[in-house]
This record gives sequence, structure tokens and C-alpha cells, in this order.
Amino acid sequence: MITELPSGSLIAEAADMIEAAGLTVVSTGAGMSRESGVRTFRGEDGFWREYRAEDLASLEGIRKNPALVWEWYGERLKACQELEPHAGYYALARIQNGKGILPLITQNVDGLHQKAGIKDVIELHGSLRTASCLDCCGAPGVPMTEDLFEELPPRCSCGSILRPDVVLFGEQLPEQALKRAFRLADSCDLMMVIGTSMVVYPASSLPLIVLRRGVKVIEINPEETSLSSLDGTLSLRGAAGSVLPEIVKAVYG
Ligand code: BJW
Ligand code: ZN
Repeated sequence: MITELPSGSLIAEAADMIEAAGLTVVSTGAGMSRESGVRTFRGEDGFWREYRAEDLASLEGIRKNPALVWEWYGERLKACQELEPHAGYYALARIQNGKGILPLITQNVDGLHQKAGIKDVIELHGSLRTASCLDCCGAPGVPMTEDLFEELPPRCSCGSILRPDVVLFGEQLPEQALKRAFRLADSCDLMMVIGTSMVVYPASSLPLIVLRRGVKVIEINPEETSLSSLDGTLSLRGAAGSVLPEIVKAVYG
């Protein structure tokens, strides 16, 4: 993994693009949280080195092995509650305060953007805030608190198993969030794509929509992705926690 910073001229180019753009939209994935201590899904230290995706992040997986899935979410919830946003989050908050227009689309469920004071966060894959009945008995979302994990799997008052309110493979994304994300991809003047492997649809299609309109994309990722070499992408190879503060320095001094 690349740990150095991209060259000063690439940082300056990104800073110029941000300064010049009107509607700037940010789209983040698991790599954004990596330096705060949240493991990514794929790659060297990804969750799915140990588990198969379909055993954990699917309805079938929850029905087959609810205790394992809840153990996994319990660990992640605890980590997310204890962890703090890194300097990259505060850099994004700074750009948002400066430009006033920086809607942020995220695939992450960890709430770290909000913890750093970033506003207008569009959560495409739900969140770890609540859980609901797997059999849709209609009970309202149950807050995901520690007591939920005393006996696994946690159950709804109707006796069915609860599920975290995140979007699992094969499920539709929240309609309003997805519509807004597509509208932003259709109308933005710049998109910054940070810390995603670009393999999960439909989030991965957003920067492609932007590029197809002839609008630029800035990618921040230590690894190359399918987005990196596309025409119109400025690819900054580095970690979000160091690249974003450098961009802020270049924009605001
Ligand atoms: C750094 C860094 C640092 C490291 N700084 N960067 C065939 C069959 C069935 C379905 C499909 C199919 N083909 C396509 C589909 C659709 C499917 C899909 O895309 N599957 C692909 C895997 C092929 N998508 C869906 O099912 C979605 N729903 C949907 O499309 O509905 C319509 C439909 C239904 C049925 C059939 C077809 C269409 C739903 C997707 C839900 C994804 N859910 C998860 C779990 C969410 C809950 C949770 O968090 O627990 O979302 S899966 C997991 O992947 C999670 C993530 O949000 C998501 C994306 O991962 P992300 O963020 O990109 O992370 P990584 O780990 O992959 O990458 C990290 C990156 O960070 C790397 O690039 C690193 O280099 C980088 N990095 N350190 C910056 N310091
Ligand atoms: Zn129920």
C-alpha cells in the first residue's frame, strides 16, 4: 500500500479544481474510516479476509447464522462508538464550511462523518443506529445499544430475529437517498471519491455518471481502482487522513 503523499502539483491541481467548482459532491467508502481504525471489507486487512461476504452481509446469512452476523455487527458497533474521526474528516468539514455546498454520499454505516460535524450526509447503505424486525412485523426501529447484544441474536417483541438497518447484498438501497445521489451525480460540477474499491453497485456507478457528463472526478485512494485511469479522473494515490488535510492547506492556507 502506498503511504507517501501525492506530489505537490497534484495536490495543487485538486485544490484548484475544488476552488473553481460550484456544486462539489463527496462520495466515500470504507477506506475513509480506515485510519480511524475501522477495517475495510476487501483488501489486506479487510473483514472478508476472515468471513465470506455472503455469510455476513446478506439476508440469507442472517437467517442461517444470526448469532455470527450479530457478533460481527456487535464488534463493529463497539469499534465505531469508541473510534474518533481522523484529520481527513475535519478537512472535509472545513471544505464544507468554506464552500457551503458539499453534500456527502457515503456507503459507510459508522457515523464518523457526522461525528466530525459534517452535515448533509446521505447514507446509501443505512446505518448502525437502529435494527428492525426481520419479518417486518411493523415494529419501529430499535436503537442499537449495548443491551441488544446481551443475548445473540437479539429479538423483536414479536419473537422474530432483528436485523441491523443496513443494506445487505441483493437489497434495494433507501429510495430517497439513492434518488438524491443520482440527482447529485447528474448535476454536480465536481465529485471527490474517497476510499472505495468501486466494486459495489450502485454506489460505484455515481462517478461514472459524472465522468460521462464530461465533469471531473478527484479520487483519493492508496490503491488503483477501475476509476483511477479513466479520462477525467485526477487520481491522488494516498491515504485520506493525510491527503485531505494537504488539500485543505492548499485551498485555505
Ligand atoms: C483507503 C485507505 C485510506 C484503504 N484512505 N482509501 C450479482 C448477483 C447479485 C447482486 C449483484 C450481482 N452483480 C451486481 C450485484 C449488485 C450488488 C453488487 O454490487 N455486488 C458486487 C459485489 C458485484 N449490489 C447490491 O446488491 C446492492 N443492491 C442493489 O444493487 O439492489 C438492486 C439489485 C438487487 C439484486 C440484484 C441486482 C441488483 C446492495 C449493496 C449493499 C452492500 N452492502 C455492504 C454491507 C453494508 C452494511 C455494512 O456495512 O455492514 O456495504 S457490502 C460492503 O461493500 C459494504 C460497503 O459499503 C460496500 C462497499 O465497499 P467499499 O466501501 O468500497 O470498501 P472496500 O473494502 O471494498 O474498499 C476499501 C477501499 O479503501 C479500497 O480501495 C482501499 O484501497 C481503500 N483504502 N485505506 C483512502 N487510508
Ligand atoms: Zn417483529
